[in-house]
Amino acid sequence: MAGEPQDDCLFCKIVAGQIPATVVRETDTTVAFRDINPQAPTHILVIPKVHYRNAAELAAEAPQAAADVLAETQAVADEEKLESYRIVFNTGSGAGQTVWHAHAHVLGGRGLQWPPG
Ligand code: IU
Repeated sequence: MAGEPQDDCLFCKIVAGQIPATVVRETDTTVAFRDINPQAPTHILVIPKVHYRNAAELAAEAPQAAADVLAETQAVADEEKLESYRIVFNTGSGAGQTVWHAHAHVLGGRGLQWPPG
């Protein structure tokens, strides 16, 4: 059920501490950790502790958790001293989503092209 930990969800396992991750920040409702396949010098994922399959479902079903994720992207950018950065929510396989637990990518530390690929 949405909002409940999913046995087959890698990010739920990271939240539960069952899979290691390089955690940089944690709040009551969110965890931020370094992406294992970084696409920029800073590449950190911010996830809600609750399980929703994408950002749209999170915003609709748990708006406070969605707001918390967004606030944490800012906190991460501040901690990493990023002047310019990009926040990305890949939503759907056609947009490159591969992990079905809502997450924000915080990317920075290099010039970023627009439009993205
Ligand atoms: P996506 O937006 O669903 O494509 O992002 C998933 C990200 O999760 C992707 O950048 C992966 O490198 C990252 N990731 C990770 O950090 N740790 C893992 O164990 C796995 C994926 I699997």
